[in-house]
Amino acid sequence: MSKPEILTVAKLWPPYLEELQQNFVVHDRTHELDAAAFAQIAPRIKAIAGGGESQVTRALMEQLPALQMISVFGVGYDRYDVAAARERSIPVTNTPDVLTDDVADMGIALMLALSRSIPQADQYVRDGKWMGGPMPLARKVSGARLGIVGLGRIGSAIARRAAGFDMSIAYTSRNKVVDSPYTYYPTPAALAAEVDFLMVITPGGAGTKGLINAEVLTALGAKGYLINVARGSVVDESALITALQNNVIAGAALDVFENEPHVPAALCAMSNVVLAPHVASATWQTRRAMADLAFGNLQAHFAGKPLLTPVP
Ligand code: NAP
Ligand code: 8YV
Repeated sequence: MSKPEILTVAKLWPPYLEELQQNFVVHDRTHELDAAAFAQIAPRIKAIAGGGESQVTRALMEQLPALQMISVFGVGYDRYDVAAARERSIPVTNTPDVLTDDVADMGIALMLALSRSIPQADQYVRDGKWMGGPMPLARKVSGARLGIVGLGRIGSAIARRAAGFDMSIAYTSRNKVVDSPYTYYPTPAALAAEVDFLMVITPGGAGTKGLINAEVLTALGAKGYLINVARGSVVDESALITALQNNVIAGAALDVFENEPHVPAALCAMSNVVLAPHVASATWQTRRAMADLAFGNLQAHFAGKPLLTPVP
């Protein structure tokens, strides 16, 4: 039997791409790289494989009449037009749970790096400044107040870790979590006003666009820190830059940005900002588990078996 033809819509992790190439005829980003070749192969594409940040629009799907399923290498799928897929009964799968630990670890790591000035401390030693005296004092994390925007799988894992730092924990989400031991606030602004660290870990997309805006940052206040491991779109980036420039908040740690991989020069210039290139799930162990799950979903589909992790 001939191998199904699939289209990748991201520069995928090489071991995952190799596995796909062994089992499918892979057209690697042909829609972006070669319009003429894409026109030839489009009618034969049966599946799309992409990453969490990839974009799959209705217009792309309309060019793929034989499309049967979409497998996302990531838990977030906010740039996939799931409604358009659903209209054609095309299932979309993602990779929940397997990356939860890593993303929660990174959220805590960024919070510590920001508050304890770890990047600056490293630079201080390398630059030989230690000889001239001690670094400025930092901000204590243990026992501080943490606010989590989005108490889902990853938000809950962040809360469990923060409990180990004796932090008091509060959260906001659209729905109050039944039986949660943490204090609930109905809006991000109400939450921000009561915490020292505001950790953002919701999905991206239209429902959360600009959720963290100037009002929320003002509520967080001049001693408050923002950490974003969700999606760049959730934070109004220009409001954040203005807030940082005017000491409306104390600092920010960001793994995600509005226009990745482009990061505003204003953010790069500020010393009270810690930056990371969307690496919260980027460990060997987790990438392997994500690849197994993303591949497992494709395999299940083409074997006529139930999908492992279809999106709801
Ligand atoms: P999840 O279990 O679905 O949790 C999402 C949480 O966000 C839920 O508590 C949900 O609660 C809340 N939420 C949704 N819309 C909201 C809104 N408008 N206002 C406030 N809260 C809202 O998802 P997860 O597995 O924890 O993943 C969360 C997100 O993390 C992903 O979608 C992805 O964008 C991001 N992520 C980033 C990285 C990275 O590399 N930086 C890696 C993995 C994941 P309600 O429905 O009750 O509002
Ligand atoms: C990955 C992510 O960096 O899971 C997500 O939603 O954003 C990250 O885990 C991404 O999916 C890899 O493409």
